[in-house]
Amino acid sequence: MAGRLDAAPLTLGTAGHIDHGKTALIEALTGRNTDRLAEERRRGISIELGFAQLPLPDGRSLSVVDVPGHERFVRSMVAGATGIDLFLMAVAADDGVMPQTREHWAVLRALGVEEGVTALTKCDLVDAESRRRGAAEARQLIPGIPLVEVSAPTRQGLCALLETLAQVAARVASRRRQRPAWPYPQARLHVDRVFSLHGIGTVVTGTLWSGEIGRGDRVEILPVGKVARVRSVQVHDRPKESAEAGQRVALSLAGVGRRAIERGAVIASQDSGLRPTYRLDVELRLEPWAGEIAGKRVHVHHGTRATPARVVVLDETGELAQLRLEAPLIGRAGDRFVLRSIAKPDTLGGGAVLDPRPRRHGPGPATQRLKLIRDGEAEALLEAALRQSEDGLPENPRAWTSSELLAPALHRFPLDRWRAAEAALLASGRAVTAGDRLLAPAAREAGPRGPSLEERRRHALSARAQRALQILDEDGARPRDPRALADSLGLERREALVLLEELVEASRLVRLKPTVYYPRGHLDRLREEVLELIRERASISIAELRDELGTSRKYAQALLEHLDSTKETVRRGDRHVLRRHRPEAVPGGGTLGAGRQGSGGPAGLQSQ
Ligand SMILES: Nc1nc2c(ncn2[C@@H]2O[C@H](COP(=O)(O)OP(=O)(O)OP(=O)(O)O)[C@@H](O)[C@H]2O)c(=O)[nH]1
Ligand SMILES: [Mg+2]
Repeated sequence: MAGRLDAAPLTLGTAGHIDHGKTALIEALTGRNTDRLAEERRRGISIELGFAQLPLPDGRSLSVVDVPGHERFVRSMVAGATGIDLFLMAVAADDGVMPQTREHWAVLRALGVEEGVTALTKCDLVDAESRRRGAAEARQLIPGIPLVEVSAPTRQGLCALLETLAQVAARVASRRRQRPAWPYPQARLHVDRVFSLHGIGTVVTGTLWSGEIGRGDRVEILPVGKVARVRSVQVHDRPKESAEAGQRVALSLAGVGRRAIERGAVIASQDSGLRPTYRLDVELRLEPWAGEIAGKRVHVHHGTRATPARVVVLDETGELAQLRLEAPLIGRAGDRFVLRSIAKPDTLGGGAVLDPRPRRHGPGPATQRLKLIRDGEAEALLEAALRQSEDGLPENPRAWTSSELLAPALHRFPLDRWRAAEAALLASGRAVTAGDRLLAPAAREAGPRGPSLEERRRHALSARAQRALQILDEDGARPRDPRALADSLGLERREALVLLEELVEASRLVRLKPTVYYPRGHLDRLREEVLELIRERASISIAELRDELGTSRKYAQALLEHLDSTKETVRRGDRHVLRRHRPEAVPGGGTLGAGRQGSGGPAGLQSQ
């Protein structure tokens, strides 16, 4: 029994207005006062997130995140609430529902955390009538959730509260087991605290959203793109060999200084494919008071990060939007986020990410594709993606796996759904197979069946070269330099350079500079994106492009110089503009949105 319970680590987050007794209740339940800072103790309010462990009567143990209730610290509250599975909403019996009771509830709903318990606190201070009123207000705001009357100093109701939490936790855990497996097994942790400990070094903490992190693993710190080694792992102050998804984790990291990481950073396994993004295509769920949001500047909170962004509404109902972010976020399709207004701080609602790395676009065909993603239309999405992939023909015959075609929407489709969709397309002749891959029928007719012998020879890459290509492909818009690639492959730099040149020779990579080699698919997409940006705003500087692409100056400069050299753009002072007579666009750019997640380069050519 205990083993099964342990199989689903759950995190409980507190919520509620300032002074409504969240911290006192957690202390009464766990024996741990989570207000650690001197300032918190002096002022009697929570400022930072607090952490504790709560054993339940059925043997399960919950990680607890205690959040501050002050209206100025809602940002911390969101960061704390972001990895939780169930909530404990405190409503003081002598005060009833107050502004941050409402706001925290809006945050929880935006994050999709709708299971929990309401604790009517401070019941020792009021008479039965006030308790009844307080409970009625709480039930009206958060209907259908168990409510328990408690008092921290007298310990009234604490046993009942523990029992109720155990029931809710069991329900959440069983629902999680029934959910289709999360299709992204790689480790991802959104950092909520960073500190350095004497003799240990840099320590980060957070909830592990997915995957596993173990001692000795090499991890990437995003958005800065630094690599570090995990020196030790702790789960609830106990050393472990590794930590698993859902657990609250502390990692000590070697090879990276305290200053290189801040709250909001993401620690990810090196093969995560996660990249910082300056745009998110999303599905919105707004509160009734949100008002008109099109064109507005808002705060987007995702994981433990937040950034201002502009909202570009994509459809008539206002449910689909592109968020143009002022600072990068690191997200996956399916992630939840919270939107808050900037002028008058309030939570407007939130939603879910549909495509974490979209092109810059407005309403139009790209919106159609988003609707298919949102509605989980695996078959239509596969077909549309295949049809688009025909654009690359015949120079670049492309074959795809369904998971590549569905990439941004993969979380919406349990394995059997997209297998069924694949089967339906094949049965009706709307797709044909090429090895274990799918091809649009037109691709077959238009070109030879798969690559020619000469092409095959060209593409018969060594295993090492394939691995190099895969690594660079996963790096996306910021391919690592030859030295880092050599490190990743355990080679000398000189050997890595030979491999890179081999890949350039095979047309799989393009050398922009001696330190910048791009997979062709990524370069084609970036090229389109850059040209579109210049078309939109007439000219662009290196710094602007860096910000738009969420990349560094090195890559922005290399891209613009490349486009200058291919005579598509020309430099005027520190800006780059389009040449008037551009050569025709090069086909085969991999316009397929589904390829954005890093399948661009090699995906099309693996039919050997
Ligand atoms: N009498 C009584 N006092 C309580 C109870 N719970 C909390 N308090 C008191 O109320 C004050 C605020 O309690 P906290 O637990 O710090 O409230 P909080 O919700 O954590 O506040 P923030 O974190 O700042 O939002 C403290 O002085 C507590 O001692 C209760 O059940 N009964
Ligand atoms: Mg508190």
